[in-house]
Amino acid sequence: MSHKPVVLKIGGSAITFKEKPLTPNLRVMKRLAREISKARISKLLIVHGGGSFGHPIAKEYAINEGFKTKEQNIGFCWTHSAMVTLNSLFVNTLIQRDIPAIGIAPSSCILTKHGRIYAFDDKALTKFFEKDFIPVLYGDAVIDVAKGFSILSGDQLVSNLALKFEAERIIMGVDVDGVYTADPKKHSSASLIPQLTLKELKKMYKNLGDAGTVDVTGGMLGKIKELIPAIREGITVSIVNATKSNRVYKALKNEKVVGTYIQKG
Ligand code: IP8
Repeated sequence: MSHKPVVLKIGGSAITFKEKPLTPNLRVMKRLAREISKARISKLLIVHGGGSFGHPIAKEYAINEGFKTKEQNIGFCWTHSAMVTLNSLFVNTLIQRDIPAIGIAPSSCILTKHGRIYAFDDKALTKFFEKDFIPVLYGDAVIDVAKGFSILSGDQLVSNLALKFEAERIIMGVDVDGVYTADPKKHSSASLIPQLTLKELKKMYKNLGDAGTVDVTGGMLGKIKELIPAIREGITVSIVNATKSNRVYKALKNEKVVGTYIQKG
């Protein structure tokens, strides 16, 4: 069995009710804590997204557009504060299952430049990890050395952590079954793609062509784009539905599971 770490991302849409501001999905959180505990992965890093905690406030104050007016500062604080609340809810749920989870705030150790990770003081994080704690990071509002501040997505963080800690695998727990041929929420004919290589993935981006930023597979390709640097280094990615029982558990155990499996080639 490999002793290389696993990076698990839990999408904000799985652990919050996306349409209801600041509303956690405690039932899903508790089930995921059970699954993570049962899987007994010794070297694990967890990242979660913002869902209805971070996103609405970040949008209201245009945090991702960078500093324009002083009034945004309070919005930056509210965004971070909402993420701290979500993080502690999730971390507490994990600790209740005897998982040594430690919340780590990206805004305290990461700077971005034009939205990309630029400086990462990972000394405390690395020590926690070496001592068998399970760090739980999240998408956050962070200081950006070029535009004042920015939103760092959990997905960018996942790729960075997987490379930094030489992970074996990334597991993306989302609110759909995996990558589809088209947006499954809009097209009933959309079918799930069980396996993809980096080459096939790149072809999908190319075919999107003039569709530009409109992501026909329902936002999923944008997410995966962040993971390409990790995939290129041989780290595999499993995209599974975290809102369905045992999908994350099976992925953690490296068992066959409904989802999309992406590897270099
Ligand atoms: O949900 C963004 O993280 P994501 C977090 O992983 C905030 O994109 C603060 C909006």
